[in-house]
Order: sequence, then C-alpha cells, then structure tokens
Amino acid sequence: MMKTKFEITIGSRKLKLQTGDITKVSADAIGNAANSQLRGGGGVDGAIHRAGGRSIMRELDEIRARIGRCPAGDAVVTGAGRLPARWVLHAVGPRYRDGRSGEPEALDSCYRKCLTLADELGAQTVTLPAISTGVYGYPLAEAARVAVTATAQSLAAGPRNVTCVAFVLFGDRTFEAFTLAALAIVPQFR
Ligand code: AR6
Repeated sequence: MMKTKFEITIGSRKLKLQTGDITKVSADAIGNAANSQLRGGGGVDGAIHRAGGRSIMRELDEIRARIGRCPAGDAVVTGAGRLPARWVLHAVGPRYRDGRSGEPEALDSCYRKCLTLADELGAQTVTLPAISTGVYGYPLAEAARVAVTATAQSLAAGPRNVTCVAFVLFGDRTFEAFTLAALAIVPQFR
C-alpha cells in the first residue's frame, strides 16, 4: 500500500508530510494558496472558503480595504471560521512562468512568511498546502524543494511557538514529490 505519511525531526520540532484535504485537518493555523486580490477562487482557496464560511471573506474585505492587493510572496491572516483551526494564513504564491522570473524567491518567501506569522500569533501547529502547484502551474519537484527547504530552515531557526508543520497534500504525486524533497534535505538537519 502507498505510504501516506512521512516526517523529519528538526531539533525539537517536526516537519510532517501527509496526503489529504487540508480543510479536514486540525491545526492552530492553516495555510491557504490565495491570489493577490484575496477574493477567493478555486483549488484549495475555494475549499477553505467553502468549509470555513463567510466570515473569512468578510475579514479579507477589511484587509483589502486597508492594503489593497497582497503581492506574491506575501501573506495575510484571518480567523478560520468553521475550519478546525484558529487562523488562516492566506499566502499568495507566484504564477509560474520560466523559473527565472522571481518565482523561487516568491515561493520561498510565502512559506517563510506563513511561519513567521504563525509564530507571532502563538500557533504551535501549522498545516500548509503545496502553494502554486495547481492553477499557478509551478513544476511539482521544484516547488516541493522550495517548500520543504524554506519550512525546514524556518523550523531550524527556532521559532518560539511553532513545534510542528504538516504539509497536507492532495494526491500521491504531490506527496511523492514532497517526500523526495524532504529525503534530500534530511542530512542537512541531522
Ligand atoms: N487540501 C489540500 N490541498 C489541496 C486542496 C485541499 N482541499 N485542494 C486543492 N489542493 P491551487 P495555486 C492542492 O490551484 O496553484 C485559486 O483559484 C492542489 O492539488 O489551489 O497556488 C486561488 O484563488 C495543488 O497541489 O493553488 C488562486 O487564484 C495545491 O493545492 C490560484 O488558485 C495548490 O493548488 C492559486 O493557485
């Protein structure tokens, strides 16, 4: 049977990989793959708004009124409505063009920003999706490498509150790509 869980230990903290629907997994903070308009959409963004309810969009309306757009590489926080979480971290991933137009930097920044925000909020557990790998077309293996590296480095830097980050991934292909990326960085964090 396909293995659907994997974890690595980084100091006293854990980075986990699992398959599943992120809206069904409890965590203090849940990451979303949003867009710069913060108006919702398809994919994981659609699933989060559907499961969380309208309060999330109402909070995003207020944020939009204050800051306008949220650029790629950045993230904003709302409450989580009916999701099994306290906060949603709405990260805006880059649309993939050719890999040389700032996409790796923006994707790396998404994950670091999510973990910084989560830690500032006091979250201990965080779930994250594979940002930019759906509608935004980021090649899976490259996206996985960026995601896992940024997250592992953030955990290694010793956040005050965050003890566990779990990537909740839709489908075996994504899980396999993230597992390969995680195996590749294990030696660096021993
Ligand atoms: N749980 C976990 N992962 C999911 C779920 C779920 N419920 N649903 C989808 N995925 P995408 P992007 C995976 O397209 O590429 C939206 O319209 C999916 O299989 O959601 O960053 C936004 O509003 C893929 O691996 O996000 C933006 O306009 C990953 O989540 C745009 O899409 C990301 O796919 C953002 O595109």
